[in-house]
Formats: sequence, C-alpha cells, structure tokens
Amino acid sequence: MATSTAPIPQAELRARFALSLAQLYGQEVPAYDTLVDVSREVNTDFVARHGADAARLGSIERVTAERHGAIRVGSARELAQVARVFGGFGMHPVGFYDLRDASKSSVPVVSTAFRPIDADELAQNPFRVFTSMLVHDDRRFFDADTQARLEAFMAARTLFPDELLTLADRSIAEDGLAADDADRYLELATASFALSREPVDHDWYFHLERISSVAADIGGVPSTHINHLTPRVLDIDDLYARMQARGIAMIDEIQGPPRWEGPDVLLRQTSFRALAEERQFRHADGSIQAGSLRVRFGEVEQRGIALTTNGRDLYDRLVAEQDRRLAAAPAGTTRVEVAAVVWREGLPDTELELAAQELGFFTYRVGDMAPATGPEAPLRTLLETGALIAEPIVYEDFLPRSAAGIFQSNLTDEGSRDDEQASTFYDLDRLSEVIGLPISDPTLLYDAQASASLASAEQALGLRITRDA
Ligand code: OOG
Ligand code: NI
Repeated sequence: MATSTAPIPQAELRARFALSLAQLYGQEVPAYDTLVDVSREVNTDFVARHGADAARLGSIERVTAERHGAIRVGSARELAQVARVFGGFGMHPVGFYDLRDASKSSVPVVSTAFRPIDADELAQNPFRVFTSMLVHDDRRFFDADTQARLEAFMAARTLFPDELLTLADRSIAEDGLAADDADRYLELATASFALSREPVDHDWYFHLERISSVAADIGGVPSTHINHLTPRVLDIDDLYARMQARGIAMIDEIQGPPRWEGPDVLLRQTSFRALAEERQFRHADGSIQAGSLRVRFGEVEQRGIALTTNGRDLYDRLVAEQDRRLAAAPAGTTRVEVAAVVWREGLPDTELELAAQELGFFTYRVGDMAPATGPEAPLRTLLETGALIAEPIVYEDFLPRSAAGIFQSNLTDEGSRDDEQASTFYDLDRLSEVIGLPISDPTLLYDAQASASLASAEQALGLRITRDA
C-alpha cells in the first residue's frame, strides 16, 4: 500500500509553530488570551464599520491569525542555533536593530527578526520573531568579572537540544519534514521556549538586574522563553481603550506614528504592563524560596505601509520635529497630540501621493482605464487616470525606537551604564557573521517587490513608466 511521503512544507510547519507557541503562552500568561479575545472583537467591529476597505492592508483572516513573538538569547552560539530552529520554519533573518543606542536606559542587546521573505510565504503565514542577543562583552554595561561569569553561565546551558537542531537542519535541506518528524520538531521547538520551572540563582539574577533587567532575564535564568506574542489589530486606539476599560494597566501611550486621517505607515504598537509571575529562587544559604518576577508583557500592533528610503528619512525627520516641539510645549502636552499636528504638516494624506512621490512601497496592477499612449508616461499620471492601481506593501518589520520604548516601559528601573567605556561594535554584517547567514536589508526586499511589479506593469501597458524624482 502506498503511503504519502510528501513532506509537510515549511509554511505549514510555521503556521503550526505559531499556534503551538500561542497555546503555550496562553497557558503561561492568561492575560494573553484576553488580549487575543479583545483583538478579535476590535477586528470584527472594524470590518463591520469599514466593509471591503478593511482588507486594504491584508485579509481579515491573515490579520486575525497574525502574530509576532519576541525572544532573547545570551550568546553568539545560541543565536546561531536559534537561527537554525527558525530556518526550518522558513523564517530568515531580516533587519538589524541596535537597542543599546536606541534607549537611554540599559538595554544591552542587538536584534534581528526571523520571518518569511517571499510574498507568497508571507501570505501563507507571516509569523515572525523579534530576536535579541545579549552583548555580554559591552563594557558600558558589564565589567570584566560579570562578562566572564555570563560567558561561563551561557556555556553551561543548552537551550536547543541536538535532536531539535538536527530536525531543523533536515527541514531546511528538504524544505519541510515528514509527518512524524514534523510533530517531533514542533514539540521540541515549542518546549525550548517554555518558561523554565528550575529555581533561579537569586544573587546572580539580582546582580544582573541591577545592571539591566533585560540582562537578568537573559543571563540570569537557565533557559530562554517567549517574552511576548503580539496579535495584530486594525484599530489599535480602539484596542487600547477596550483593554483599559477591562481594568488592564497599559503603558502610557501607543508607540510609533500617531492616529491621523491619512494612510497608516510602518508600525504602531502598545503593550500592557508586565505581570508578576511566580518563580522559585535558590538563595546563597541553599534554601529555595518562592518569589516573583515581572518580565513578560502583552503587546499588540497595527501595521501600515512600508516606506521607501526617502519615506523613512521623512519619517525620521517628522519624529525629530515632534520631539523638538514636545520639548517646547506646555506641561501636560502628550507626544501623540504633537505628532498628529506634525504628521498633517509633513506627510501626504493619500495613498496615491505616497506612491507618486515614492515615499511608500506599493505593487502596481493595470486598471480598467485605457493607458496613456506613447513610449513613456509618468507614474503619477497613470495613477491619477486609473491606468495603474497601487496596492500597499505592508511593513513586515520593526522600529528600533518603538522596540526600545517597549523594552523600556516594562523595566522596573533604568539599570546602570557607563558611556565612558568602549562599546562592542555591531552592524548588520557583523551580526550576519554571528548567525552564519546573511541578514536581509528589509528596504531592499520591499524595493525588489515594488520594482518587479512596476516592470510587469510596463510590459502589460507597453510603455516606460517615468518617475517624479
Ligand atoms: C523585544 C522588544 C521589541 C517589538 O515589537 O518592537 C519588540 C523584547 O522585549 O524582547 O518586540
Ligand atoms: Ni514585540
């Protein structure tokens, strides 16, 4: 009798992985399930209010199923290993974020995000994980003795068992796994992100915590764990209000672009405050006592249109302008109030303008209207006449300042850092070497998608499309 030997493709493994982590995390942090319920309500109501327009930035099924996770590892070896674990799920490193410099307080990590890259893989399941690595040799944070102890601690622990790494490598090589292997891979991968029940060394944990709570969460405990899982909503202001109405303490504000009447760009995020979770501590006298830690929180996000390099430069200038005005504003003025004004002055308020000025990334399809004739036509004219229709490309990545804001707003204190000391250098290339795989530049990925679609539009219309710039 013939049995099916077709492997389960990576996209399906990834969808199952996202679900199985959500199940685990919901058991560990019940408030997460509340967040997911409220997110569903928000999305359902948004669709009821906006009809077909609601799907402008992704089908309601995709948006409602969509999650990102965040995890933290302690060394180059652990980062290279987790890259293999994610690789088997078709999740590849994209983008470099240096949170050491993006925050005033002590966040001694550099990060990337593992996610699918191809448009059809993203459409099947876009699960992504923001992954941070402790920079244990950065002297601004760690003295030589603490560095040596961190290295010894990390060298002694195993986050990812050999069997898991072997299955991951097989999935990478064979683009998926047979059913039995798939089950085992999912079980081991999920288990490696569960909160450890092992007692935490009290003095070591709090030695690190005085330097940085993030460092303690990474280097003070015997394994890694999901820090948060983030559902995507279509209206984050609505979500924020509903969570507060349920009595859940949210951080002070929504990070990223403000609410306004123009197109949503990049990423808006907020979170509820980390909840106390019970842990066992081993004390210096050998006794084991219960205590609690607040490190895991619930985050939610709303995604907008990806910005081109010019669009991102404009965004960064608007943020700087917002900061300047906020500093000069009367006490009690919020960042969000100032930002909405700055946005109205600085950012085009239609998708068509974002496309025509090449500030946002779009794909283009041929519309019903007869195209202009001639050897060439401006993109703007084709869009204005309806010969070309622009569809937004959704931002699939993260924002360093928001990431730092999310880390920071959940720290119990600032920690300590000495900026007189030399830092350890990291950039995208250096972190690629650590991972052993090239990290993609997100802007180049969006640009390739947009350019390919413009090239096929030129073919279909039989003319050359010229640009404003
Ligand atoms: C990661 C914080 C950044 C985001 O969505 O920007 C992040 C962490 O807390 O480990 O998840
Ligand atoms: Ni996050």
